[in-house]
Amino acid sequence: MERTLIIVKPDAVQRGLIGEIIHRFERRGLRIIGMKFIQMSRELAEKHYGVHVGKPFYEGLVNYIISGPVVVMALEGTNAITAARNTMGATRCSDAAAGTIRGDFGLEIGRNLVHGSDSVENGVKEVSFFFSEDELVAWGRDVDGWIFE
Ligand code: IDP
Ligand code: MG
Repeated sequence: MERTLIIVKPDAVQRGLIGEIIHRFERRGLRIIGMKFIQMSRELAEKHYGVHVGKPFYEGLVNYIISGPVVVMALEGTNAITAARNTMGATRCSDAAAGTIRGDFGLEIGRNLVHGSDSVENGVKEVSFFFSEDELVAWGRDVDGWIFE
């Protein structure tokens, strides 16, 4: 089982796309183990995006992610990292395939609606930035055997 941190970014929240975005991950078969609606602090945003410090878009990125409330979700599943990123689509929305979240709802890289962890290691790390262990729910679904082989 892999874990990924998904963020429904401020543009998606403002545009009323929370349900649409959660629906896509839910239908994919990923199991929700944590979810909350928060206003991210600058401190948490800088920690989350620490890998991008020094890049030209860093300041804008931090300001964007704290510009309004977000939904953060911890999802679990087999191949969760790759599956979630394929459901999101390419970072640059204009290059994202139709049928993906970014390809269906976005035009620009700096308003790309959704975050998803990019590796198994970062999935574990990012989930721990946003959720304490007691905020994560260990549970099984009756359908798990039809989704996880
Ligand atoms: P990812 O979100 O697809 O993993 P990353 O390369 O990790 O993409 O970049 C993190 C976020 O930084 C992107 O989702 C996007 O919001 C923003 N970003 C990346 N590159 C640019 C850029 O060139 N201009 C503006 N924003 C960017
Ligand atoms: Mg990334």
